[in-house]
Amino acid sequence: MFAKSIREGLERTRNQVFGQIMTFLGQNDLTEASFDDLEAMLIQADLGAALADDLTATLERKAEAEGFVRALELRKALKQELRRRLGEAHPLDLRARPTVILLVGVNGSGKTTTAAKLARHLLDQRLSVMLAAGDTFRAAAVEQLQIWGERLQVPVIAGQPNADPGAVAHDAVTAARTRDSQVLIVDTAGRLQTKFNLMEELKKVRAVIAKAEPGAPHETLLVLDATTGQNALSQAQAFKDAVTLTGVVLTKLDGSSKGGMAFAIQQALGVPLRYIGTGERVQDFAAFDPDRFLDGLLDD
Ligand SMILES: Nc1nc2c(ncn2[C@@H]2O[C@H](COP(=O)(O)OP(=O)(O)OP(=O)(O)O)[C@@H](O)[C@H]2O)c(=O)[nH]1
Ligand SMILES: [Mg+2]
Repeated sequence: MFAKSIREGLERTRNQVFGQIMTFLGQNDLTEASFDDLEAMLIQADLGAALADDLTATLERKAEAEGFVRALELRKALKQELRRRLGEAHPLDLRARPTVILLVGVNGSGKTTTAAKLARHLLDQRLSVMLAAGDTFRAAAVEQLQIWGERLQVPVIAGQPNADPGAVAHDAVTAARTRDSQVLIVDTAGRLQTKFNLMEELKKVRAVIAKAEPGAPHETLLVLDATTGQNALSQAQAFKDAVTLTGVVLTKLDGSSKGGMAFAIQQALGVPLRYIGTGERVQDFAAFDPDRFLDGLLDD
């Protein structure tokens, strides 16, 4: 089965708020109120108050300097400004062998599914991949990853039920080195960023990996549900403080997300968006491409 295009995957998200913004900036003339309304809509689109304010102020200055009279002129400037703020694509650096990728995030954000999707994405690039079942809390979590491993024909390193996740991560790094795997993807248990002990445990997993393989984890990706809204920022900050994130995977962009999180997260954390998830199937996944993303989010 073919993967959906990014634009297809983002259809529902596009129809939430960004579609309304595009309609709003249609064939009419600009008024003073247009900017306030735009700012309110950008906040609704999950850009966050600070970014919405900054973006609107930038557009107001531009409109004044260039003498915009039509909403369509503002629409074009908005698109340019959104594109500028998305930054450039930041592909993962996969040169280290093994490259260890640690996936972290709150419960249900899509970590295990992302581990499988990422594995497949890397297999498609002809890289050898291994998975580590670092979520040892629930037997079902290990099974979920093992099922993916079988489907993708990728080895899965797992421990006994309730094993120490650090020990599993350690074994997995050793196995990846022994079998000369190019990439090891470590799934972890979901945890609320406010639970001190669980965040400490995550730090420990990271430390064990760092000790087992110099330079690892090479990537620590926060898997973030795009429908979370502004709470996502405090989640992201807490994970960043605990384990030094190198990127974000934004999942469930096919659902009722507003899409603005893609802008807010990069602005607030200075951490690049690496991949997007647009469905439950393993192929509903893509490296983040700012042009295609924006094209999927905005109507022409
Ligand atoms: N629609 C949609 N669903 C997704 C996406 N990614 C994951 N899911 C679904 O979200 C649910 C949770 O996904 P998991 O991968 O199990 O999430 P997790 O972060 O591993 O969850 P825990 O291990 O419980 O913390 C599953 O039903 C997935 O199919 C996505 O991009 N789009
Ligand atoms: Mg999981």
